[in-house]
Amino acid sequence: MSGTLSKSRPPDSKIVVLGNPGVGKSALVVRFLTNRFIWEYDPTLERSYKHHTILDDEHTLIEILDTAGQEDTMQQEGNARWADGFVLVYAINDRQSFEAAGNLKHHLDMLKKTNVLCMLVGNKVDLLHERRVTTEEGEALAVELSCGFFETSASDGGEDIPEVFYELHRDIKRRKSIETKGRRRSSAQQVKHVFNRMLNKIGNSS
Ligand SMILES: Nc1nc2c(ncn2[C@@H]2O[C@H](COP(=O)(O)OP(=O)(O)O)[C@@H](O)[C@H]2O)c(=O)[nH]1
Ligand SMILES: [Mg+2]
Repeated sequence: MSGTLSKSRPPDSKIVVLGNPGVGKSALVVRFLTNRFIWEYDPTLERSYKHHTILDDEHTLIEILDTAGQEDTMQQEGNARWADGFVLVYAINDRQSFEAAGNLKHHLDMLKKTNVLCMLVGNKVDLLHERRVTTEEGEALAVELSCGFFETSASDGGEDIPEVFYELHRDIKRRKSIETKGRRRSSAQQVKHVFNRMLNKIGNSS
């Protein structure tokens, strides 16, 4: 097992939860952290949580920011820059929230100048009789956005909810490790370059 237990160390992954008001972002986060469902959660509150767990045999610290949708543009951009990955939530009984989730992803890609890591989550599947977005539509949008996809219910069990966060965390870890390798390679190339120049100089002066 690697890593440390301390919550004061930098998190291994930073996740921002986004989506229209009322889709169940706070309910999802609280369900993930406590396995409880809270019917009413202050909708104006933006809160961050640190979640420590052992995942794939490693001490893992995930920081989660539950947004409230009241942030101004500066704050939104700051949150997006801070994040390593995003959980984009809509409610399956709210068509508008589904469209908003798609738009959000495009906006984030533009802002971060990359294809951001994300999970698309259709919440409130317990409200089947009110469904306005089919599972197939959710899956198709996730493919288009290159996101993972889950349908969840924060109120009924929520068994899949940990996987939303853990899968995203694994994606983030994979991407970070590729980026680190890239950086290491480029610094090794720099050393080689400097070394070659020194050798050339020595060669020229003799
Ligand atoms: N039926 C049902 N209601 C939910 C679910 N998740 C959240 N809610 C309700 O939807 C409302 C908004 O939830 P909240 O977590 O505050 O949404 P947020 O504004 O996106 O953070 C609350 O009344 C919740 O009780 C769910 O999975 N199923
Ligand atoms: Mg909320």
